[in-house]
Amino acid sequence: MKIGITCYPTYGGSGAVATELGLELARRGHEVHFITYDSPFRLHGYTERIYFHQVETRMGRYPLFDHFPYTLALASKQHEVVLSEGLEILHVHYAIPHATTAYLAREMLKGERPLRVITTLHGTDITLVGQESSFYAITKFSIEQSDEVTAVSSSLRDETYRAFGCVSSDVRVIPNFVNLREYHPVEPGARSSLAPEGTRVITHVSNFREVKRVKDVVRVFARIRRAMPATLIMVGDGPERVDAESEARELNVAGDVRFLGRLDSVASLLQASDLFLLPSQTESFGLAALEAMACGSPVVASRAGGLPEVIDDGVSGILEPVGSVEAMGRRAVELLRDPERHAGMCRAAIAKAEEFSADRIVPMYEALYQEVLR
Ligand code: GMT
Repeated sequence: MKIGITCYPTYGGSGAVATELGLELARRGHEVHFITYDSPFRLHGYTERIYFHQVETRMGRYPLFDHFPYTLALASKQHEVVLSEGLEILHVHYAIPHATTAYLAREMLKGERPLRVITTLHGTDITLVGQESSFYAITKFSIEQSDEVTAVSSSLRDETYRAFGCVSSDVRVIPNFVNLREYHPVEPGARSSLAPEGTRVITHVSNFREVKRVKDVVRVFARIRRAMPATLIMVGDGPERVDAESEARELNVAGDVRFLGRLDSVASLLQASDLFLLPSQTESFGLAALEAMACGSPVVASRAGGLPEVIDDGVSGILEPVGSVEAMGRRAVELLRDPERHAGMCRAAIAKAEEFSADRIVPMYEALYQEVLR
């Protein structure tokens, strides 16, 4: 099949999932064309059957535009690439504005070439941004106009129906997946030397947005640190980083917290991790948690959104209500003090992650493509 994929190319779960999907599809013999404003961050070098088409984000001085109309440029590029490359499917990730531009591209192609539009809902496009008054009506309309709609968890599907109605759409759940060739556990001896022997390695990876509650990450860590030698590795960047840094200073743990900034590849860090923290306000799925689990790290997370679909409390990780830093910290310490239970939870996390392997999930997308083309 010839498939166009539009996503945000920047650091973030939806771009990561879209890119991993494109790579898996290409590996399975499909031709994949990424249409976005920059090369997606998980796309490295040349891959057979993968193409990238760049969308303009600015133009020569034109006094009328204070803001470049990216949405129109994207719709035009999608239309152009569908025609020039003979695409059959446009699979867009994150509804805003991608479902809308795909709708426009399909309208522009009417009578010229059939195009099927699939929208995958990822999270804040439904739970936060899409519900803002400026975007609500267009988000609902664009979802309803898609030929097929998928959501990355049952929780997100239910929230789509609750918040938007969308009764004419059959929102299917196709969960996120993990590439087990890259994210896998290593022998304890092969772990990178992130911290001295006997020091626990705790990790967090995110875009440091408000919804991630990164100050809670530091607060939970401070409770662990009080109980044992530990180091916190913070990967990513975003608006809340400064607050997280000052929280670490206030709680007197700054010397044990390392902010590494954005990294393209985190598997080796996750493989060295004893525990991963994700105390988000909401999380439609929690791809970062899944990748940590695949590397053998149990996750301490909020019992929110789709996280309970990924983590079984007390078995493959720990779930506590949003903001319960005391309980998260206490249970993390109990777990880390009990090597046998910790090892069991690591094994359970790996087994759970295998349920979400690319080999199991990507065929669901292929089946959907075949169905929509029928
Ligand atoms: O909403 C964000 O924080 C970013 C967003 C994205 O689109 O990059 O992440 C969402 O999509 C991921 C991939 O499907 C999910 O794993 C995340 O849970 C989800 N984030 C939230 O729901 C907060």
